[in-house]
Amino acid sequence: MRYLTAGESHGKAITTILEGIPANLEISKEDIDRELARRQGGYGRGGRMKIETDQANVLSGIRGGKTLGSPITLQIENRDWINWEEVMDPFGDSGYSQEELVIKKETKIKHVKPKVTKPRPGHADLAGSLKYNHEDIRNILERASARETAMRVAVGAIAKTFLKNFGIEVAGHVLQVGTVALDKKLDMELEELKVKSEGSPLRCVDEETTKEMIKEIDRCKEAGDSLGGIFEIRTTNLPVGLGSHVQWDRKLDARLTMALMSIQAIKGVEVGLGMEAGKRWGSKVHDEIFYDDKFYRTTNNAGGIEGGMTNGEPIILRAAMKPIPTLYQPLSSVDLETKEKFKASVERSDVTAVPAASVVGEAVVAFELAKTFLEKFGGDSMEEIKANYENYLAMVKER
Ligand code: EPS
Repeated sequence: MRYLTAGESHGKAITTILEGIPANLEISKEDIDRELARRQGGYGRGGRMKIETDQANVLSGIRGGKTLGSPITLQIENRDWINWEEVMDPFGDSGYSQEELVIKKETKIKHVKPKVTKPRPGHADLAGSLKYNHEDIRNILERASARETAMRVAVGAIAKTFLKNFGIEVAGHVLQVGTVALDKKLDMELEELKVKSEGSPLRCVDEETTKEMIKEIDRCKEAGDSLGGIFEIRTTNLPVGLGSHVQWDRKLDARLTMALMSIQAIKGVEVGLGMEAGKRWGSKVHDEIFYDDKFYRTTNNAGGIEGGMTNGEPIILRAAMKPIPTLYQPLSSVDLETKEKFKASVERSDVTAVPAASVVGEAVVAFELAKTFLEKFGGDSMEEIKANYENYLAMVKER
């Protein structure tokens, strides 16, 4: 299973080709669009989300509500594109320098497109412009934008639908926004976690903490600043033995952490106890093994993965998102063209996107799990995979 995304934030659309989804997976348009809507919500988002209502156009690979086994092409239109049509025109003029703009103004040429020459600290702007030898930073920021995550959520929606056929669920929730953290023990089943986080504008399972998070976001917005946070991804019903200990690039924890780390603005990822495991004595880290008709544990410090393989316990992953670097509060930077110092500022941004990032986190984890699942139980149709899966479950049960 593999996919690539293409598309710029203010271009016409974002596109993907997703290959490797088996035939006869039942899927509806709502299954995909519902996930897209979840990503667009969340307290602390900026003006752009009022413009976009993401929907996936299916251009290939699905017929009559079932996958064909052929590549699935998805496209999500950028509604904002109509406001950027000229700037983003593939065959129009590229951006003008300040000097050229003065000449254009004098000759009364309309619709001038200034180059973006002021790199914003924390963005891909400076490194990308130097690396790709672009004078207009727009050529970098358009693709570096987290708008691309819309497509990852659409792909994740298909992966989630696939996993559901085997009773496997993936759910995310927000643990922390800025300094406001959920300080209660999370003692609930995945279903309850899903319902509670879904009911919160911050995707936080606790009402009181949600209120505090909202206050923090309002304070931050007032000050023209931005906020990061931490979200957690949990799973249920995973079989033992996904991933492998035998090779570095088959270790499931490595693959899942890469998937999470690839989300824009993620700076840290933990599995189970994570960093805390480095501080404790071994006896306070490892999950003891018991047996009563089947193997089980009473703790899950490993976060469901041992030796790069699922151990049958729920997977627990956490990811830290840095504050969005597009600040209303200006930070020092240097103009690419003039080399003059300036204070970077913007007109439109989100204050925080941690709730949205938790939905993207679910999607990328679901994709990686579906991929690993197919590597183990692979077949070309859902029927074949189900037979393989049942056979394996029966084999494990006999042990
Ligand atoms: C983003 C900047 C903002 C966000 C955008 C990601 O967009 P704009 O520059 O158009 O205001 O709203 O997020 C999305 C468009 C999205 O769909 O999540 C950025 O620079 O990463």
